[in-house]
Amino acid sequence: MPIFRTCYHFNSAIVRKPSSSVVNGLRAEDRGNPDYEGVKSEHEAYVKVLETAGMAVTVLPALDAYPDSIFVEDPALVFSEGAILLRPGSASRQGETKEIFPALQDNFDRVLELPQSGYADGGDILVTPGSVMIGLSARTDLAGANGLMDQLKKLGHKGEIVNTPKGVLHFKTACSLLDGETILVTRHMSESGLFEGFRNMILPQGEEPAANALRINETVLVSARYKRTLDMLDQAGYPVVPVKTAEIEKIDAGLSCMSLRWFSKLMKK
Ligand code: CIR
Repeated sequence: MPIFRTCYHFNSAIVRKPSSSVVNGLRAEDRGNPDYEGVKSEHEAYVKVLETAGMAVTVLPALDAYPDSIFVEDPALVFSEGAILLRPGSASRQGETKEIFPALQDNFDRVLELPQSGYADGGDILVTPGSVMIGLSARTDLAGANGLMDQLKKLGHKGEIVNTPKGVLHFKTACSLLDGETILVTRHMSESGLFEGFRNMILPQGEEPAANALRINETVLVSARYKRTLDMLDQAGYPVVPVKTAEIEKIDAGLSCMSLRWFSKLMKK
């Protein structure tokens, strides 16, 4: 199977319901707590979009002890070939790794782990056709990134360590893969030259938070709040689905962070 299948052809996903403690989720800047009912309804709508896009979605129960545990992308990384347990860089999220472990065991023959030292958040990892890019950030350090490089090799993937611009939470806060050749990216990150081998679609000024879009099969999920980005992608021929993110954005979240996605060879879809 060609490696590009793993980039955005998916038939399986894991999500976790938000707990009422989600209102205490981490944030770089306080713009007020998100509304729990609002997060719940945004999450439910997100799950429906994943299902419509052709995925079988496993919904894990809410975890009161971990306000940010709705963001299942951060404690694990998954591929058709197996899963890797990560170690989130923020202290309040580190227990999420053991919580996601049973769901990975249920779904994957191979579940690898980072070595004992270092941190890596899934939000810092962008899977592209040529490499799995690991962005160093305030959450992902060099020890974690090096440990992840070794685990990726075991699954047959090539890692590449890069830098996340300063002040950006996660690498994928500022970019996402639109197709095998195209990255949706903030002007700032594009100017770093990181994506020279790709077509760079630059986000309209003022719409940088739309960078965390999510390509799934024939669909691109984009935050409904960013009309100029939606128009730009629509005009470029991408099958865009606007998704509400008004509440989850208050705790620095976008569209990739709420799911783990992979192509399961055991399923017929
Ligand atoms: C955090 O700061 O960890 C959460 N409030 C947001 C995590 C977003 N995760 C992601 O984009 N992968």
